[in-house]
Parts: sequence; C-alpha cells; structure tokens
Amino acid sequence: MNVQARIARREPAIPDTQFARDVLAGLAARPKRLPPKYFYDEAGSRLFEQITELPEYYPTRTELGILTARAPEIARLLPADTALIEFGSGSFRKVRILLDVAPAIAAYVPVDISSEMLGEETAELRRDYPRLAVLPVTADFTQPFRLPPAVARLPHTGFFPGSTIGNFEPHDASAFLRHAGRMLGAGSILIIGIDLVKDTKVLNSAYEDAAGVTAKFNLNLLTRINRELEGTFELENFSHQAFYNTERRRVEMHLVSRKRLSVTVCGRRIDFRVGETIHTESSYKYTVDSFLALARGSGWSPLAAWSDPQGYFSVQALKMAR
Ligand code: SAH
Ligand code: AVI
Repeated sequence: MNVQARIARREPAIPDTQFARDVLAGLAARPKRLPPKYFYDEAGSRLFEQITELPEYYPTRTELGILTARAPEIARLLPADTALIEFGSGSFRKVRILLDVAPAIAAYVPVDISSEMLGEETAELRRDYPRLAVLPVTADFTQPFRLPPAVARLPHTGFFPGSTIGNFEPHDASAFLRHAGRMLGAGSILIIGIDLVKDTKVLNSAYEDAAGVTAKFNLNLLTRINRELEGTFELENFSHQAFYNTERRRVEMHLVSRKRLSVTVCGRRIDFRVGETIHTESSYKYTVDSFLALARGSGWSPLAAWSDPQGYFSVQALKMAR
C-alpha cells in the first residue's frame, strides 16, 4: 500500500527501525515467526543469565567445564598479541577463563546486540583486567560491522561460545562463518562452542524448565513488542512451548495462542487462530561430523576439539586457510 492510501486509511507510519520491519514481516508470515536476536533487551539478557543457572540447562555449565579444563591448550593456539573478538559476549563469563591463562591476548573486542549488558560488563572487566584493552562494539553480528581501528594491526582470533551458532538456520550459520572468516583474516583461529545431539528428554527439559524461566524469556519478546512497537499482546493469552524436532535436529521454541484473538502492532492488526504459534527460536544441535562439514564448507579447517565425558557439548578450534 502506498503512503497516500495509508494516510487515507489513517494507518500510523511504521517506525523506521529494523525491529519494526522484522516483527511486522514475521507476524505476517505463515507460519508466524520472530527472529531470536530480539530476545536480548535488558530484561531478556538478564533472563538468559538466569537460564544459564538452571539445573536443566546443561550447555553453559558443560562448556564452562571444558573451557576451564582446556584453557591452557586453547591459549597455546593463540598468536602473540592477538585481539580476541567475541561474538555475542553476554556476561563475559567465559572469556575470563581464557584471559586468566592467555597473556597473548592484548585486546578484547566483545560484540553484542545488547548495549546495556555490554556497557555494564565492560566496566567490570576493565576494573578486573586493568592492562587489557577492552573495546566493546554494539552491533548485530549478522550484518556487516566495523572492528575498532585500534585492533587493525593485531592478529585476530574469534571466540563464539554458548552454541549461539545453533540459533542460526544452517545456511545462515554457513554465511556467518564465511563472514567471520573474512573479518578475522587469513590464518586466523576461531574457538567455537557447539551443542551436540543428545537424548530428547535432556533437550526438552533444558528448554521447558520446571521453574518457568525459559517461558518468561520467551514471553518477554511480546513485552518488548508491546513497549517498543505499541503492541497490544496480553501475555496470559500465550503459552510457552519447546520441543526437540528429531528430524531437523533442533529445539524449537514457540508462543502458542490460547484462543482466537487479534492484536495490533504499530497500528497493524494481526489475527491468531486457537493454537496458532509464533516460532520464536530454533536451537540446532550438531554432531561433531555435521558441524565439521558445515565449517569446512565455510572455509574453516579443524585444528583441535574438546568435549565433556558425557559428550554433551564440543568446543572446536578452527583455522582459516592462508
Ligand atoms: N556468549 C555468552 C552468551 C550467549 S547468549 C555465553 O556463551 O553464555 C547469546 C548472546 O548473543 C547474547 O548476549 C545476545 O545478546 C547476543 N546476540 C544474539 N544475537 C545477536 C546478534 N544478531 N548480534 C549480536 N549479538 C547477538
Ligand atoms: C543463546 N542460545 C544458544 C540459547 C540456546 O540454548 O539456544 C538461547 C536459549 N533459548 C532458550 N534457552 C536458551
């Protein structure tokens, strides 16, 4: 519809933000979907930190265990005076394990879409590591962004823990790995965490925790839409659903409409049938082989890998061809 037709129908203009465009496009799609990167406003980032402490949510605990046990081996792979670039730095908890054993790290560049979290964690890290250059970048890492000029001459190392790559569709994961390879440069190293395929019950309970924290994290996306896009979602009309899709090897999170209803977002009406869902996140699980096929196809070669005794999670060191 053109602008004049919109004015004639008295439809308010859509805010000129990517969030508004993505939400309206996702809610107009069939099935409805929303990009998971929008979970991480201030409240969502805090809820994610609570998820990492849940007894059912094994990935954070398991990866922390691997990093703690293997940090000296990882440190030996890093070039001298490297700039460590972390994609989706969150609480900075994992990088501290590397910083404690890797004097080769001259600068740390945390990249995150959540500016509030980035600001708070940067201030704390600077206090704790006064000799380290901490150069935060607020950016959406699925889009092109610039690294700070101060690290241009340093060799770059990538750090992408948490299995955040699992939140990409496989073709987007490959595009991301290629883009990261170009940004980090020929011969660079990438340390990346991968959540592995495992028993369905373990996966289901990690995303359907008894305390309902993951449900709050999921529903917070509607609160954010209400606040930032004049949304009229009533949260009690939607329920959290998460399950492992065995065929597609991914945990899917949805928000399910409990009844037939309509809402408006930026003045646009959106209708829901009873039981209709918004697909809010996929969390892909890999085998070591399926991940390495993805990495190789995106220009990276395996250098080393570490896992936990249960084989729940894998930390991979990859190298970009020279
Ligand atoms: N690395 C941390 C946090 C993982 S949670 C850990 O391993 O525990 C995912 C993090 O990635 C969040 O901090 C979130 O804000 C960030 N994130 C998600 N999508 C993003 C995007 N497209 N661009 C930048 N940051 C993103
Ligand atoms: C950040 N990401 C890897 C988490 C995951 O497990 O996919 C996000 C999350 N969603 C629900 N619980 C945690």
